[in-house]
Amino acid sequence: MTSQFLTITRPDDWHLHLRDGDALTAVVGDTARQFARAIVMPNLKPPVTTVAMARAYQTRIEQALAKVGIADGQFKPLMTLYLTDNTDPAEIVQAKESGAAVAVKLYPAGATTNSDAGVTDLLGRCAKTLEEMQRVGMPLLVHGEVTDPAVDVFDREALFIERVMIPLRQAFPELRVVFEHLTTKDGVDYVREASGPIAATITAQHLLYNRNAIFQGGVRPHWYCLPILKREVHRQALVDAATSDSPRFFLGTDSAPHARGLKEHACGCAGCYTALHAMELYATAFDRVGKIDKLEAFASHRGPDFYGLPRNTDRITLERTSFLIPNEIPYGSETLVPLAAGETLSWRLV
Ligand code: OTD
Ligand code: ZN
Ligand code: ZN
Repeated sequence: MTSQFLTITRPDDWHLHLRDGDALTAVVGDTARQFARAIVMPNLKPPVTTVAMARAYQTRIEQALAKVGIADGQFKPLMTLYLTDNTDPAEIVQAKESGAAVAVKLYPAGATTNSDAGVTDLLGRCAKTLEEMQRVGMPLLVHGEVTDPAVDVFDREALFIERVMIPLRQAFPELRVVFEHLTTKDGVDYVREASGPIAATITAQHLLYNRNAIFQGGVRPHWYCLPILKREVHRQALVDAATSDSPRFFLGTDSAPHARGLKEHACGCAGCYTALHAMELYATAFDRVGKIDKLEAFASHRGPDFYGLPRNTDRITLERTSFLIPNEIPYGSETLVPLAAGETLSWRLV
């Protein structure tokens, strides 16, 4: 008989959207119940572009944690800076020395939600800043999609590798790079084989679903995120990577809440809300291929190893039992629909 319980080192989420204000208060507890730390994305309006803004945002997160009864020090937000064409290299040094931000996020302008202030020409406009990041060991977290409207939405990640990632890493071979929310076999092959300090995060939705999920019986807006779900062959490559022994692939939920009304809309927002049941979703994906024993390395070891941070010392337990995902949860004055609402998962956090 297969084991009913899985106890692992407490995991971290290396890619998370926490929002701000009432939305932040509504969602932060879901992450803090499971994870010890999370890399908090800076795509607020306006984006978090300076150390001062990162500090202020961190304070608001800590206040929200207190408000929802998370004990002091139980959860640590790891802050990031939003790279723009005008990021001052001095800001990088200050972030590194103070620890106020642990990474810098690259959004190609217009690639995803709240990315209008993103970079227009990475090597042209940001060379000095990238050089400083390489020098001080500040990781660059990359939304790896080209934004050229002529490029098919399903090809944007593969083309980004050729047009941006390879030239970037040739110019800055020692720069620590995380290819965020990897979605294609092309991305997996690149990250697995590239030389130098590179890793990738993988979401639960990209491990569990292919693009058919967006169109099953009608348009399903809660399965719409960016980068968009891809073909089955890509999903399989991601599952192989996540459950492999490569140190380069680790957990990043990319949980990205939007109020129900903005998802179920004529121009619905991109993003899946997975923070509520993140570890249950990942456990289900790993278990489906008989690799539940690989979950701990993916969720709890490889991320801190890449970031040069200590692994967590406490543990969590998952139980093999059915878990019904709620249809919706409160989100300030609105509601939020978790991914796969109303479906049943085969694992539950104890
Ligand atoms: N993708 N939605 C969001 C961000 C991510 O690209 C991402 O990291 C969001 O709503 O912030 C999404 O679909
Ligand atoms: Zn992104
Ligand atoms: Zn994201």
